[in-house]
Amino acid sequence: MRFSTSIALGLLVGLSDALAARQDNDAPTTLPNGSATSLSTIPSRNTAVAIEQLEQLADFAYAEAIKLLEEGTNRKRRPHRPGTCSRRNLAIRREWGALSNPERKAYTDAVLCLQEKQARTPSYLIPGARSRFDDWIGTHINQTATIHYTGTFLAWHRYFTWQYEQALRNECGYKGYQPYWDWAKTAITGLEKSVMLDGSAYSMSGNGKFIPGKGNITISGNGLPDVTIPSGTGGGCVNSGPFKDMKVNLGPVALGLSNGSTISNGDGLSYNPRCLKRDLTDYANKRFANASSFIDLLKTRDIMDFQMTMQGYPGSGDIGVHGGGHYSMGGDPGRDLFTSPGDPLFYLHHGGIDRAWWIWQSRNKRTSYGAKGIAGTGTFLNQMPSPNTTLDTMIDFGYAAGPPRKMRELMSTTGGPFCYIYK
Ligand SMILES: [Cu+2]
Repeated sequence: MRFSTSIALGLLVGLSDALAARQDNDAPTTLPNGSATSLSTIPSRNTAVAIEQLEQLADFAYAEAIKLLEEGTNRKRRPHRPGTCSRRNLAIRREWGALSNPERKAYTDAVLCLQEKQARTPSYLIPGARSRFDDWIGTHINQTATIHYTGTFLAWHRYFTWQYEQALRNECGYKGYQPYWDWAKTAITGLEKSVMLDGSAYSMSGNGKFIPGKGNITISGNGLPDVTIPSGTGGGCVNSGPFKDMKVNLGPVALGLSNGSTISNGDGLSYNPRCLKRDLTDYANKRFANASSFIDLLKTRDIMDFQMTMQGYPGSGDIGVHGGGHYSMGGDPGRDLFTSPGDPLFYLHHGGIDRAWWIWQSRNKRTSYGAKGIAGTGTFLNQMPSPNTTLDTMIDFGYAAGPPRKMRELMSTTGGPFCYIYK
């Protein structure tokens, strides 16, 4: 999620570096299917064209991944070895709408199961953690300032989402894989009408109860132009679907309110049970995470531009597809950068974020899996200066999940510990 007021006020100092990193990427780009069309000459404001381009790029990434796996197997002339990725053990993550009703229910059942299991984090570290689900939230809260607008952002959230998927499978008997949110789809259908958020028994639950008279949501900091988005069509407790009785135990740390301020409950690590609130906001989805913004993101040429476009260049008025997705959920903890994994929809959103990176990597494969595929330091916009993130930088989730891994192990979804792609 894009930072909200308090973190922005505290951290948005050295913006010039980040803004200077923006590059003009209007050079023609040949579509990966070999067609002569170039992305930049097709008006990507045309939704139908943008959707078609997205499909082409996703198909290309899929075909590339399969090709690489087959080449790898042939070159080594040996059958599949356990623990290495091949077509036989390759997992396919799918969009929520592509799952059957029983598959959707199996997923939400597993999430509810995780919320029933005992936390592993000792209470002296995260006193408010009551469940395995909370282990992930607490880890995200503790590391927020070192995993957003950093060199680790993409890989950290890739590994985080994968570990969560593994917990659903290994600890709660889930047989499927992590589904993802395709923002381009909900930008067309509207959030409440999407199968993901329609509130049915086979959804990720729906909107919060309607609270009238809410003002706009202002995302601001350090005298930069504010980003103002209208509040959504809910605002209260989620009262339908699988998560209608769910309790959010941790946070808030920096929950954005409609008057531009934020509220916190100290460091957010103490026990603070409350209902899950959502304020579904089509505006945020349609404005920042539509098919055209997705295509514009995939057109970026280097990793710095990609990750800054994804999270929004501070001061640009844009919060990127990452912020767009988070602010589409709204509510509590949806509008709290720190506690955002407290809404189970977080993991579908970050499935979408990871898929975007995966597609982008497939188009830039000579550079995107190595050192040139990393940009940034270990701190939020490097405002507290820190060393550059490298392939040897460690990612560590503490008690939530392990082992700690080096960045180099997390760069490919079909290398290191991973063996999955997206359909
Ligand atoms: Cu995050």
